[in-house]
Amino acid sequence: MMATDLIIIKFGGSLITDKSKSCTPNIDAIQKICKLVSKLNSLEKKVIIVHGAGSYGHIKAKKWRLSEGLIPNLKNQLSGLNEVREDMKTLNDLIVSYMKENSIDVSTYRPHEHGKGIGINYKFSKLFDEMVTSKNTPIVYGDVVESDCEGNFGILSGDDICEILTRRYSPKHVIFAIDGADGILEDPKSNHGSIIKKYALGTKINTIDVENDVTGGMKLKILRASNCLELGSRVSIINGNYIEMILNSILGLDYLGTEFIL
Ligand code: IP8
Repeated sequence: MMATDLIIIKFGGSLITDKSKSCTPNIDAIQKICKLVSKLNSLEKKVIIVHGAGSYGHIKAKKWRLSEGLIPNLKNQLSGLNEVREDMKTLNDLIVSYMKENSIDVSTYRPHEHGKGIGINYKFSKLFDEMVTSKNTPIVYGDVVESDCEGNFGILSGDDICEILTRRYSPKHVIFAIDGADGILEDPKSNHGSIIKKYALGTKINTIDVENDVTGGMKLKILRASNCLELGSRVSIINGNYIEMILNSILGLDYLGTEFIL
């Protein structure tokens, strides 16, 4: 499916939540995101919203070792799994309620209810095709999903979702909206370091492991982003606190952020 003005934006969990405090949203960031989506809709862009888990997913997913699948002698692991799914639903419901307040009609796709397969092997159901062709804004998020082998499960990251959807719908632009940096940092150990404005595919860069992250942080993001570029979409990593930069990038104007290049 080819849609020239289809845009996928992944709002990172660190942006939309306070990653250090369990189940704590960042309302300010969520409100800004609503303003951005509203503006894009008024410009007749079709946006697919993908969001991460932040403190609604990673803390308990780590505690219950959910990325390792079923561990038979880990007591209460399945109730931990259900808690994470419920927490993700709570976070998504909150975002949806702010979207509605801003008159944005959204339709949610809950990965664990409609499809199967861990990480990049996740298979979306036909429901998502219907959501993409409808006039509503589709919203989907990182989740704990069943795997193809009965009774097992694992994590589907929002970054995986971006690559899977790019393969399926060939969006014009895929944007990873992050927190804490204006793009890929030249030196991630220095907080105020300069960013790489144009990241040429395959260039080796340093990344640091983030506490409480079960899906691989910046490393996974760069891998998924690189694959989206190879699939033919424009790709950017931008600080999600600066929605005007996201808008500029979509409009083809100068922006602060990292643009992926071949
Ligand atoms: O924050 C992770 O999604 P991400 C999903 O996009 C869970 O990596 C439930 C930890």
